[in-house]
Amino acid sequence: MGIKELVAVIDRGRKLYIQMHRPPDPDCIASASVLADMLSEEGLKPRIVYTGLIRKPETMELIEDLGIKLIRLDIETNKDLVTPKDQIIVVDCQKENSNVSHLQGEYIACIDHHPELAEKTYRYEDIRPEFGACASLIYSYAVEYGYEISPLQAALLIYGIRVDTADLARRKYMRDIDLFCELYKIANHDLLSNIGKNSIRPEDISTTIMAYENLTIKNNIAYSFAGEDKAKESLAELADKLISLEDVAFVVVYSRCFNGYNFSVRSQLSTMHAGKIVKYAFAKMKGDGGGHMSMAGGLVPKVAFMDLVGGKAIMERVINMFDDAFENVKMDDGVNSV
Ligand SMILES: [Mn+2]
Repeated sequence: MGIKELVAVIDRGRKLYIQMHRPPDPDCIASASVLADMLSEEGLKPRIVYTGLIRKPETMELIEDLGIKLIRLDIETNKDLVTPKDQIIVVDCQKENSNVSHLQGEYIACIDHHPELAEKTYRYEDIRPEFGACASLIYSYAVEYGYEISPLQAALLIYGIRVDTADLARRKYMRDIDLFCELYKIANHDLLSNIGKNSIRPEDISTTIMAYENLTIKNNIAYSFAGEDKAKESLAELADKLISLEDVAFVVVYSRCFNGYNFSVRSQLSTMHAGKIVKYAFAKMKGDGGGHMSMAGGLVPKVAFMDLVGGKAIMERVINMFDDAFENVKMDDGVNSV
């Protein structure tokens, strides 16, 4: 596995795109951008594409500051950009993910750190869930390839790792921690200390207040309704905050959107695999969701709550949904869980 092996499956006569998930997060952007730079060394001209709206001001600022060129496909002028003749590499996601827009081109390669979703269909595939961030995996490519990471690229990769691993807060991120230390020696520290200064949106404050007001804790599990139409990133950040509450080992945060309820879920226990629990609970409600052992999310359609009036009744149904899943989802011993 490495740049040379990846390049070997690329047809130089056809256009090449690197696709990110929707909306792209810092880990995805860092991974795609550094991968594109390395492929350029090989004389290739990959273009980075995505769909969805990047809402976080700090992410937008970083893209601008570093001059990263990204092409948004779900706007009128670009909607037919990728054609069936073109080649696509997906990073930080897999083409079967619900947050990956299906493009016309041929999916030739995948580099990801999420659990493998489907049978191998790429010409080149490197899926390693043992990495907390795709940025760490991409950095290991640079090391193997002998590619010199610039101070700005290092800062960008560090940012990706920090966001995806909640600041390396868990033991299982040992591999990421080692690579992080290497990157830290190279990184532009002015850029690093600037990232995050612009990270709180006014919307986040009202979301946080609402979430704490609507917090219910039952059997070490925190449930919270964060209000209407919250960005997925805000829900995820909130779930990360609530999991640090004393005596809380599992967190369920949700927000109402136009077609249902978005959920963000966190677990600290290998005996409560967030991804498996969400998958089971949401399938029963005709929704869709899943994820890792410690982080998961998904959507439950409106109809699942249509017969109820008021936030209390909805919260009760959410709690019942999860109680049922806790009882019925079979867990392995957790040793090999991701
Ligand atoms: Mn990632």
